[in-house]
Order: sequence, then structure tokens, then C-alpha cells
Amino acid sequence: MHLRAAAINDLSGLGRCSLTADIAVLAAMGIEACPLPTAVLTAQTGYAGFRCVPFADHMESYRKHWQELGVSFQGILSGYLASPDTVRRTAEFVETFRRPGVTYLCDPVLGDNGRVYRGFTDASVEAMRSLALRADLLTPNLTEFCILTGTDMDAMQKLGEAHPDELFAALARKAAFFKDTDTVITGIPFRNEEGRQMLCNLVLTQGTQVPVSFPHLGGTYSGTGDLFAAVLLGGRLQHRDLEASVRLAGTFISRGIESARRNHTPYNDGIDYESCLSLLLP
Ligand code: PXL
Repeated sequence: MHLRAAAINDLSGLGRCSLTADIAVLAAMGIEACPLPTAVLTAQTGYAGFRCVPFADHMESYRKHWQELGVSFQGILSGYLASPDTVRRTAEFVETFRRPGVTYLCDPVLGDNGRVYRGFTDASVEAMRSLALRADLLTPNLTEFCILTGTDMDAMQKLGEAHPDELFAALARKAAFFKDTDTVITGIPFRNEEGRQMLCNLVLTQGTQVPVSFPHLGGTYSGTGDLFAAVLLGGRLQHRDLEASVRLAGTFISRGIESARRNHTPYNDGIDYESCLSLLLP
């Protein structure tokens, strides 16, 4: 069966993130990616001097035209939505194309490392919170999860140093905010029993919590969250179990980071995932 997903994200010329990541991952997984840009940037916002062309006003043309054509999608993914207007357009798009069996994955891109990305306001955070509540699958990193649920990030990080099981249980309780939405909280730092620094992806589905952890390879590379979300949507369309998709995404990204480290790739440039795409082939 031909699989098709709408990818609502920005197009950044540099940074190997957003639509660049979505298209590459979904194509490797045998899925047609239909890009709907939310903004067009010369480079992602971590680069000094980036230029940004807002695209909110054009988003409605995509929704209307695709509706006129009778296009249907098995999956919808949304990522970088810096203005409340782009969030509203995304919600309208989801309402138009959602049918029973269609998965809407919301990656609530807001920040990382305890900080909100440049350009986001309280209004955009509030709008993102209401969009997140419409999702079937939600993939916040720890920073985004704390912002959306009003959780003290420092307290969570301290808990991860000494009592990771308590940290995971505390996050699972906080995730009740999103009701029964399948949620994967990514990039949760903790120290394991051997004292090794790890990163956990906490998979929360129907009252269960499964930590899927990988060694913390260090550094914060652009685009890893986008790659992760795209693998999860691809996996869902292939009817793969969520935990298995999280393992696949984690392995894929770990390999890309290892390659980026070998090549001394700057964090802003993103990871060297191109050579790892074969891991995703169906
Ligand atoms: O990968 C997240 C992301 C997406 N899009 C833009 C960004 C960022 C993170 O900085 O700047 C434009």
C-alpha cells in the first residue's frame, strides 16, 4: 500500500533539521513525504544572522488546494511552529485531513537544554500546549515536556542523577496532563547503576512506562528531535510497535552522532545521518 504523510515544518537551508530531516527519513522508510512549510529560513535559528521568511499566510493555500484535490494522508507530522498563527493553521489542517486511522504526531518544538528557542513567546507556548492536546502521538524533549506541563526542570535533572526510577515515575504522573495520548519524552539525562551518563526516551502508553535508554554521547546537535519524530511517525504507518520504533530511532541517531563526532561536525550543522539512512529501510 502506498503510504503518504504530510510534514508541517520549517525549511531551513542549514542545520539538517525540520523538513530536510522529515523528507529524508520518511522517504527512506518508503513513505511519501508532502512538505508544508511553516517558515523558510536561510539556516536554523542557532546560526548567527539567520534570515526567516514567515509562511503562515501561505499555509492555508496548501490546505485548500490539497482538499480540492481530495488528497488523503495516513500520517500528519507537525514540528517547528514559531507563531500562534502557524499553530492555528496546523490545527485547521489536522481537522481537515484527520480520519479514523490517521495518525497525527505533534512534535512540540519549543526549546532544548532548559531554554526556549529564539522567537518563541508565551503566546506561542500556550498555542502549542493546546495543539499538543489534539495529538495521537507526542514527542517532547525533556525541556518541552517541562514547559508544557509546568514542571520544574532542575528538580527533574537532580532526581535523574540520584534516583532515575523516581524521575521516570514523576514524569509519567505529569504526563497525565496529556490524557491518553501516546507520549515519548526524549533526551532525559540520568546516571545508571554503573555510574554511566545515559539518555532515556520514556515511552508512555495506556498507563505503562517503558524507559528506552542509550549512552549519552555528549553534545546537543541540531535536528535530532526532528529525525526522532519522523522515525516514530514512519514506524506507526508501518504498524511497528512504538517501543521498537523508539529503539530504531535511538540507534539511527546514535550512529549519526558517532559519525558527526568522528568528522568534528559543529553542533549547529546537525548529525551525519545521511550515511545511516539504510538502517531505516523497510
Ligand atoms: O530542530 C528544531 C528546530 C527547527 N526549526 C528551526 C530551529 C530549530 C531549533 O533551533 O531553529 C528553525
